[in-house]
Amino acid sequence: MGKTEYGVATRALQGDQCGDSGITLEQKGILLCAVIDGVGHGPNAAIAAVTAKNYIEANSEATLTEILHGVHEVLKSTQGAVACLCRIDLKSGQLSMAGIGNITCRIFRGLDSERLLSREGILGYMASTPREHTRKLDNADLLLMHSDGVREHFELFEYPGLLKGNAASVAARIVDTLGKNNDDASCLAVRFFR
Ligand SMILES: [Mn+2]
Repeated sequence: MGKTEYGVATRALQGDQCGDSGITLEQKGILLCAVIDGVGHGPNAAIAAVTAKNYIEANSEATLTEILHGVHEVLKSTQGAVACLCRIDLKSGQLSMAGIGNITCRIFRGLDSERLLSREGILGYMASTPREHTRKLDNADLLLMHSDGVREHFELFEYPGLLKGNAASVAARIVDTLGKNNDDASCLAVRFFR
């Protein structure tokens, strides 16, 4: 088993109630990760994000599609959220990903990057059928997931060192450097080592 590392950073727009939330749950050699963005920001967004987080943690062994369907049901009493899930087999590097709504998910390999697309919708309101993507991670690949409170379009040459260092510091730096000043912000980073 490699020494895969991971970390999450969140930053509330105002006060201490953040409508964004992240999950990193490692069990039996499997890492389940999620980034959740409650619609809007503030206390009601935080309620939606926490409701989704609790559901995901309690159903962590279901398929990603099943989890997203379940989150959609439990969020119907809230103002809704978008969420992206990834599951990584820490031994083989096998990755599966599925999301609903605008959470960005990218895999960086050296100077290349690939974006894995979520389907449209808002969980708890109107969600399309999730689609699962699968990839095989290579040694030192970096997986990034972030909410729309983080600037999506950036060129790595503009930010030397942005993706350097351990995964937790990368997540924190991205929220600091690319976080917008009109929304909650969150970033989850995983660096895979075999
Ligand atoms: Mn947002």
